[in-house]
Amino acid sequence: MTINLPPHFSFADEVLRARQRNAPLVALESTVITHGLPQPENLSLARDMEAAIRAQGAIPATIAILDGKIRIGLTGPELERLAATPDALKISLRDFASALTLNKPGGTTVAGTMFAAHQAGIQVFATGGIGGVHREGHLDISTDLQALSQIPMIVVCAGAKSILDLPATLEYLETVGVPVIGYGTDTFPEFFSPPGNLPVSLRLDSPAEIVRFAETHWTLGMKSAVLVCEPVPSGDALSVEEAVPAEEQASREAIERGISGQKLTPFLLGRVKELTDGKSMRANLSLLKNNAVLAGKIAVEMGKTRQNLA
Ligand code: PSU
Ligand code: MN
Repeated sequence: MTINLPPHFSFADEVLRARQRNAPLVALESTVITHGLPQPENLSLARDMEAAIRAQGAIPATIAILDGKIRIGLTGPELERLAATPDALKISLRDFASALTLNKPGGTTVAGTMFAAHQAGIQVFATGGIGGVHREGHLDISTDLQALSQIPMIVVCAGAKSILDLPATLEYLETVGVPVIGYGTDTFPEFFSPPGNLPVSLRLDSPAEIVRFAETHWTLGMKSAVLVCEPVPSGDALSVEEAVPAEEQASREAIERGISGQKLTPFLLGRVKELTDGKSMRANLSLLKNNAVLAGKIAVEMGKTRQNLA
């Protein structure tokens, strides 16, 4: 089977072969590698997520801009190189052409990864937390929400960080028609904290139900993503007492120091990590791996369902 990609994209060999034989694939973002985590945790996490997906019987495709191409899948040495690039750009929807024009490497955000993965025919994607509506005074709404409303994929995450305005983020997702599925939970997971009391649109408890839901959603003609939100493993969660003061302090400091735009999310994450003595990062690593496992299961399940339909 010939798989065509638009100009500027290129497949890793393994991912191309997987596409050709219709094997289950899971896309992974790379902003978490270039901007979200420090070295060396960024590289070990990227490898652990890939391994978690393989263990479920699916093939990982980490997406990034490297060597002048939008890469769908990275080899081991390429992943190492990306993780060691200090000046990689953060690539959301409007930044692809900038990175290609300037010939700079970049880590793709949730929005950027969804865009590229969809172009490459990948339907399942694992990440940590999505961007959302920020709490600070001025308007700052992540492009992730826009991408979720327009790109039909299953996105597995741990909800969103409570450094964001979560009620506003959920209202926005409702407005633009994105189903928010709680995986084994009736309330919205809050990233490194346990789920709070904000409702999801539906609770589902198995990968098979998630695949059935997504196939139904898209068969109806819906174009939006299906956002699957899985709570952080409870042993690794940050208590509300630990998380909230750190998040509030980080938000105050961001305002005082005039930090905004693309730099805001990495700043808030970095400060919360310092203020919680690294505990937030351990929770972050745990939930990322956990999401990779679930995405692998969903991709494998989707492959079975497709074969039964064919
Ligand atoms: N959450 C994390 N680590 C991250 C991000 C979110 O724990 O690195 C990244 C994701 O790539 C997400 C992006 O898509 O931050 C959102 O950035 P912004 O708010 O600038 O859209
Ligand atoms: Mn923003």
